[in-house]
Order: sequence, then structure tokens, then C-alpha cells
Amino acid sequence: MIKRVHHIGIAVKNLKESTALYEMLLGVKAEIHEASSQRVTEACFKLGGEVEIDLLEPMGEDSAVAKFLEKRGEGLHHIALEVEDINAGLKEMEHKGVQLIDKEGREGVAGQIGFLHPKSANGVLIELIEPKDKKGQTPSHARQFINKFKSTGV
Ligand code: CMX
Repeated sequence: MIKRVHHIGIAVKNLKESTALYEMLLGVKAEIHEASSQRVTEACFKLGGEVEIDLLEPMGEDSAVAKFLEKRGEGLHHIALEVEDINAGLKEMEHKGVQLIDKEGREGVAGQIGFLHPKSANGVLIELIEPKDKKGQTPSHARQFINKFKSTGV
């Protein structure tokens, strides 16, 4: 059900300085996005089309990343794992007894996302993501529609 590591999120205090540092370290230019739903500005490094590294600077002092920086300082914030269908992925985790932060997927910059609680994963925050740029695949809302028709025998 888990397809691959989609991205790794790193919390930083100063996005401008950290972006310059990681552009030097990784040898690629970052794309900058404002993810207001997650209350972060992020610098996204696409590495050869595979795993991405995202630097996250908080928007606002009471945001999740601001609280993280205050408690733990800069460093690994979350690991994002790609799934085919966000709601099916979250449901499967719940059936396995994993504590969820999100019961259903919500809109993120790169697709539908949902978080598992770090208490259920040895202190690591895990994000499930159903990317929106899956080429040649049916989006989950369309799959749900198709499955509904199949189940009614139409
Ligand atoms: N990784 C590991 N542990 C984390 C964590 C993280 N990213 N964030 C918080 N924690 C830990 C805290 O250190 C704390 O541990 P202790 O109880 O041992 O002290 C515990 O979780 C509770 O933390 P808190 O500061 O009291 O914060 P809350 O309980 O209010 O919230 C969490 C914690 C994980 C539920 C919340 O941060 C959350 O909902 N996160 C998901 C959304 C998110 O992080 N969005 C940011 C951007 C993501 C993106 O851009 O993709």
C-alpha cells in the first residue's frame, strides 16, 4: 500500500538562509511555495524526480512547525509516504491500531495529505500523501464514484 518515500520535511528558522545552504549541499534550485493550509512557507528540492526534500519555515507563532522549533529546534520534522488513495490509506492505518491526526485527507501543496501521530511511530511524524500529479491515474474522488457504481451493479 505504501508506494515510496515522497518527501522529507525539515523545520528551519530562516528559509532564505537554509535554502541557500541546501542549494549548495544538493546542487539543485528550490521551488518556493506558500502552504497556508499548513501554515508554512516551503522550499522544495526535487532530486532527480524521486524523493523531495522540503524545508519548512513557520507562518505564525502558534503554527505546528513554530511549536516544533520552539520545543525541539531545527531538524527532521516529518517523513511523507506516498499512497494510491489517501482515505483508504488512513483507514488501513486506523485498522492497524495507528493513532491518526487526520481521519480524512485534506488539501496540501502537492496533493491530498493526512498525518499519523508521532506517538504511533517511535516519535516520528508520518504524513501520507496522494499526489495530485499522478500521470495516467484516476483521481480518488473519481475512483470512489466508479466503485459506487460497481457496487450497485450498474
Ligand atoms: N515530530 C515528532 N514529534 C513531534 C512533532 C514532529 N513533527 N511535532 C510535535 N511532536 C511531539 C512533541 O514534541 C510532543 O512530544 P512530548 O509529548 O513528548 O513533549 C508531542 O508531539 C505533542 O506536541 P505539542 O507541541 O504539544 O503539539 P500538539 O500536540 O498540539 O501537536 C502534532 C503535535 C504532531 C499533533 C501537530 O504538530 C500536528 O497536527 N502536526 C501535523 C500537521 C503539521 O505538522 N503540519 C506542518 C507542515 C506539514 C507540511 O508542510 O507538509
